[in-house]
Amino acid sequence: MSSPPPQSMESLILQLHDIAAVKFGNFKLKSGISSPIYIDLRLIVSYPSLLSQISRTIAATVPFSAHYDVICGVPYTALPIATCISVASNIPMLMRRKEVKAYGTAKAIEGAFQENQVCLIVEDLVTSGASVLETAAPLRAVGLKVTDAVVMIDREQGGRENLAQNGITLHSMVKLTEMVRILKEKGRVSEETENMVIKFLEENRKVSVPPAVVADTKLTVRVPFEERAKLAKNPTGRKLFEVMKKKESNLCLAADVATAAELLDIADKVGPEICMLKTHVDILPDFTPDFGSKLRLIADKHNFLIFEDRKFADIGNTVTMQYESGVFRILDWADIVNAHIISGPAIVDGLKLKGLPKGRGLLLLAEMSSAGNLAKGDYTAAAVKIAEDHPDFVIGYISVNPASWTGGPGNPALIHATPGVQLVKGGDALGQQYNTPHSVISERGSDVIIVGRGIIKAANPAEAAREYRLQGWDAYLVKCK
Ligand code: 5BU
Repeated sequence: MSSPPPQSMESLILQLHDIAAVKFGNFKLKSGISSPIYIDLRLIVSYPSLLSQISRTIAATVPFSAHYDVICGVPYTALPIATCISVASNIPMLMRRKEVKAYGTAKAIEGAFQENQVCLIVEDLVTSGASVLETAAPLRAVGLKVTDAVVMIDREQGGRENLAQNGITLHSMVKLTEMVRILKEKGRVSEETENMVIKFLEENRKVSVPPAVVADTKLTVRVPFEERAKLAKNPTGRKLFEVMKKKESNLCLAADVATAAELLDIADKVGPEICMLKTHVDILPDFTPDFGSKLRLIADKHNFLIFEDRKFADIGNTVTMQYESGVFRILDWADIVNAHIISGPAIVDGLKLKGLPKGRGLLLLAEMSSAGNLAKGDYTAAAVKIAEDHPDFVIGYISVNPASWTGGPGNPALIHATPGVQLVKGGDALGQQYNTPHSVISERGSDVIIVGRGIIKAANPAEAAREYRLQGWDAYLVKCK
């Protein structure tokens, strides 16, 4: 954005205090909690010079390198701020109608724009980030890209993190603690008041986005794979995102065929369509020690990753041996393995000891697709905690309905892969339950569809794989808008 002369932050904050847009005392907030500070920025429309100064300072907060085609204020308080920024920077503005539900028939976004244009959101105050998300959803629903939001005051109560989880970087003119510090330095408030505000913030650090807002936004606001590749801390996790983007494929083949020879044959045929091939190596009667290197050649030829669905479940010391040794020597050839967390977090430490030096990645079983399975609730939450504790090795989850998790699919650096996928909903005679690619990716918030019999039992597996790839990728594109 253009660079107006930055106003003195101190002067702006003192003026806000002068007009009583920032007040100290004991205030009951909408949520019912008592706060020692109250901020009402609606007042600034009555002070045009201050409004103009604030708008220019907010605009200067956005990085110079960034480019925006349009800007949109969060109704209502930020509308005049957005208008001032638009007029001063000559960037067209859009308006979001607050009364219209994001997906209603009436127009939710007013103004002229084109699909794929980049829109900057402007907001006055961010607490949880819910209002920004409520504005981002209809903007994204009409095809605009929303990657950044700029706010006058960040209350530092989880908004930055909640927005980041939804692919939006928050830029703030000033943080609440900084503002209070300035007011104290200038003799406007006592040290005691400052400490009360700090204590209040510490006790109310994490304000979560209301579930209804999450439900409205989370399925349309996933971060694109190329961005997630940059966030991944494990080389295999990063590579998987990159392969998905490059091949436009979020399809994993579950190659549960009768022999190793058949597996290598189908891997070569279906290879161009998949980002990952999943094996159960212990079902192959003709397994030989050179199986891994043969499969690796095919994987390199078609650029897919190899995932051995070993489902490790033992104590840390035992899994190191199961991973590295025995007949199968999984560590030598599988890019990715998975593990149950039933034995506790040390299973990850054990596998990591062997896998990390080779750049391998691990998926944790957070949910399963089979009827009556016990991986739910606290168990799923425990898997998330363990994954977050090992970002260098855990690349994501086997999950079934991450959209239903508290906070949704969560950390964009981690991948969700979902088994139990066929073109029509249903199941088999032994407890497997199937959802469609669209349901898994766009409704349930997963990233990768794992398909076995839907492809291997088809008359033409390569053609069937193509159909699954196209459906899976279409569902992903819908979700990124
Ligand atoms: P299907 O033929 O698409 O039903 O094969 C599903 C594959 O995914 C099969 O290899 C299972 O072992 C694997 N799977 C699963 O179905 N459900 C799960 O929860 C997990 C793995 Br974990």
